[in-house]
Amino acid sequence: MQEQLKTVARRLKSAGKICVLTGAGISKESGIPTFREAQTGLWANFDAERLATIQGYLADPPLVWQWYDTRRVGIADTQPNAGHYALVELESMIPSVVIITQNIDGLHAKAGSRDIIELHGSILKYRCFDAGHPQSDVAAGLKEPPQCRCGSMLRPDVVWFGEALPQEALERAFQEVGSADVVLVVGTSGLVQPAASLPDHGARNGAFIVEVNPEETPITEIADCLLQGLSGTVLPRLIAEMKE
Ligand code: BV8
Repeated sequence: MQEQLKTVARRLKSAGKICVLTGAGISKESGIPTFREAQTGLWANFDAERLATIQGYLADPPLVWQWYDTRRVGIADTQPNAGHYALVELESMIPSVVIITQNIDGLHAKAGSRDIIELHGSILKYRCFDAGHPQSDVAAGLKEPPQCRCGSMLRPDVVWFGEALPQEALERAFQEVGSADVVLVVGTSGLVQPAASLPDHGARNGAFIVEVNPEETPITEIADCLLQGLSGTVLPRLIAEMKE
């Protein structure tokens, strides 16, 4: 690992632009279960990919509302971890660092990252189902979706399976990755599209691809280097190596 860290540190130090694609794994050491683990306890017998859909919501608004409310309450007092903070420090060392996250937990912003693209929205925000009116101050513990002032029921402002990602965010993500010198891929299983196609797009445009994950994923085969380990350990070691 030490030799790999030196190689990656050298690449990062000479980079003009770095994109960092993050997934649920970077927030795991903050105590937020990864997406597939999130189905524990009360939710163990529900399929996330069924709950996180328009159909799932319309079939049972109270159930899906409570699932998101439970997750939001669980996220509310979590803090960024050393991995998030290492990325903030990277921003002070490199001319351009763009964080492209699949996470909806808001921890990159909480850590102080400045240029963040949220591909899948934010669990901290709501909008109404029919007109998309934004709504932020929603009480916790409600048993069913409250109504918007326009009469439509509220929904979490996240991207559900089967829904298009926010056009501007997706276009910018591909554009940034397509012109990056290095793409760090941190804590994602590389299964959810179209986010999972970003590293390959970067590779096709000449970017050096570095994966940070304790396990191999479909991204590993197109990565130039897999730093196998926890992001809360690997990313700070990378920053330390860059200061050598
Ligand atoms: C869309 C918000 C089309 C909700 C989420 C091909 C092309 C296009 C679409 C598809 C396609 N094939 C299939 C699809 C459909 C679908 C899809 O990708 N399905 C998958 C399951 C096959 N995609 C969609 O539906 C997308 N929409 O394409 O629409 C369209 C176009 C036009 C018009 C209409 C429609 C929408 C996808 C977004 C879904 N919403 N989240 C919510 O959270 O409730 S995605 C959700 O899953 C999370 O946001 C998260 O991003 C994702 C899970 O992925 P990961 O983040 O990778 O997390 P995971 O748990 O899987 O992995 C964690 C990793 O961390 C692991 O590798 C682990 O080893 C590692 N790890 C653990 N600990 C650590 C660590 N790493 C580092 N350090 C550690 N300590």
